[in-house]
Amino acid sequence: GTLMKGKRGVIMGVANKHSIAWAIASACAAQGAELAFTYQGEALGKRVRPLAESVGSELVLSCDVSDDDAINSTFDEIEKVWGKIDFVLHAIAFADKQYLRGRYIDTPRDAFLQAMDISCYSFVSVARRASAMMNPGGSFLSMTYLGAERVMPHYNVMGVAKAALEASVRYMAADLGRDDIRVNGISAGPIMTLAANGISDFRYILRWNQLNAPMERNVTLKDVGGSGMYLLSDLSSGVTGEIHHVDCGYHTVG
Ligand code: 0WD
Repeated sequence: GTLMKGKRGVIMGVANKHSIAWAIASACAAQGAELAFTYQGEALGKRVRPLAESVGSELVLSCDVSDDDAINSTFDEIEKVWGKIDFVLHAIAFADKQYLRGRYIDTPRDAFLQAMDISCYSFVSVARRASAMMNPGGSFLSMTYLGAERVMPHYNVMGVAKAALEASVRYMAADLGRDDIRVNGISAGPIMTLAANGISDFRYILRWNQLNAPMERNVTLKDVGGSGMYLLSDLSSGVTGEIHHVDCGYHTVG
């Protein structure tokens, strides 16, 4: 396909080939987009580099999004090479595994702030820096989960961080709309990834969703890849401030 030909985008949050970020990146590359990748730490860099090369990407940069200086210097480097960009995917979240179980009320302040910092504020910081080098028609996308809207077992502090992320999507859509830049989120159904492994009973959640979703199955990386490509491309040119559920309909039941 050629739906994203001539577009340049930054993909943040690939950990390995099972990452949601990789699924969306592949879908964009298949439509002709040119991609840059950022990763956290050299251990992940070793996994990301071959994936990036497989879609012809030469811009592969380390960026810990808990650090504004790292965010700014990463986008400075991309600006030096590309000048302008057209889209950014933020597929990053973190909470101490220890608090993705038990009672939410027991979350200590530092774990709460870290989850908020990496899972919500980093998108704000990225969008501020990246929007300054974004072409009109540009698009930002982040990833969220139903635990933002409803109590889901064990999601706890991450649910609260995702609620803040979803509100941020709406406020940033309002901020950037006049520049013809859109901001959206995908609320994905459960997928077994590295990050999902940290949530206790995740296999049970997968099974529950499969049994109860209208489509009687779980979403695949391909499902999320296609919807992500749509929101990052001009196909969704009139869509902003939206949280789009890609969950085989699970959010409509129960
Ligand atoms: O079921 C799922 N897997 C769902 C995931 C359902 C709905 C939403 N999501 C969200 C996640 O909350 C996250 O926002 O999708 C996004 C991507 O998550 P993923 O694809 O499930 O997980 P993974 O492949 O692990 O990628 C997330 C990556 C991190 O991997 P690990 O597992 O090492 O934490 O986020 C990155 C890191 O690569 N990351 C960071 N990147 C830069 N700076 C940082 C950081 N400080 N912290 C985490």
